[in-house]
Amino acid sequence: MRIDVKQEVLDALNEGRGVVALESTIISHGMPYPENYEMAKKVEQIIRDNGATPATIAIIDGVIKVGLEEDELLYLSQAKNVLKVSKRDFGYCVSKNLTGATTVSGTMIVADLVGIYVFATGGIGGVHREGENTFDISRDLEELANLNVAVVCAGAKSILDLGLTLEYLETKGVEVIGYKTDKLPAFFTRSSEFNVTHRLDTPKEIAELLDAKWQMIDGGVVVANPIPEKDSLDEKMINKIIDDALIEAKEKGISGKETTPFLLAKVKELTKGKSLEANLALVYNNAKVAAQIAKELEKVSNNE
Ligand code: PSU
Ligand code: MN
Repeated sequence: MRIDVKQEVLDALNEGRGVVALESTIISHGMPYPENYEMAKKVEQIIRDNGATPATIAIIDGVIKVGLEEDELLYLSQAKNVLKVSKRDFGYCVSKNLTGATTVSGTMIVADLVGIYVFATGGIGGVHREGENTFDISRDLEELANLNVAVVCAGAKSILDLGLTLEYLETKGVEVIGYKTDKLPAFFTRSSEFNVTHRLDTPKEIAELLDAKWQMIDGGVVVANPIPEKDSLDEKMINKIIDDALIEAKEKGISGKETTPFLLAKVKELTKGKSLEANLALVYNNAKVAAQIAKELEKVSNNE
């Protein structure tokens, strides 16, 4: 297999130290340059500052990389021809020696291959609004169903149907753990009308849940970590903007894998960049919590 694990990540894995996976679609398709590059570097630093090892995952010239160098992060931040890689795209991307950014789904697959159990991102994909008609349900939910990876996110954006996404996750046996919250966070805002499956208030309890679950059952866990209060956006404002973005996507006939990047860029434009600031803040917050969980998991698995 064409997979290249960076030495620092390999050492951490071999020594049973906490590693946090990071996705690359958020870099190449989720945010504009240069903020995406700054984010990619800072998020790794936050994970280090909290005692874990970061592993940003992508495919570079047909090689699956676990842990990227700065020049590779820069390339992914600027290049226009980067594929968005979820499960169905690996064979093509690798066999054609192409460069691809992994989605939550793609990143979970690679994390699982190398034995990384904790993953930090912004938001997961889910069931899109009107998904009951379009069948637009993110592959992310299937990997969450199958693979032993905990994904720390700020919930999901209300470009999705949050209610249907939760129902789908329930069917697939994926618990949504609210970190210090009873309500599902809605990415830009700290809560929604929906309840999480269970609430836990410390990284230690989350690590204990993961350890207990994985001794019995395979499958992912969503850790929903609300955006910090000071960075959250006004609910009415952001919901109106998301509605406008959805109308425009429909008018332009945007569909399939283009939908999420289109909506993210449109929301950024309509909020005059405020959504990007919020997005950055919540990613940093998720990186911190993910590193703390990875550290605790290290202790639990080593029976300390
Ligand atoms: N949601 C965000 N930001 C993102 C994504 C989702 O708020 O960058 C990205 C993630 O990589 C996620 C992917 O896995 O979009 C989902 O795409 P789709 O809806 O096409 O499955
Ligand atoms: Mn989709």
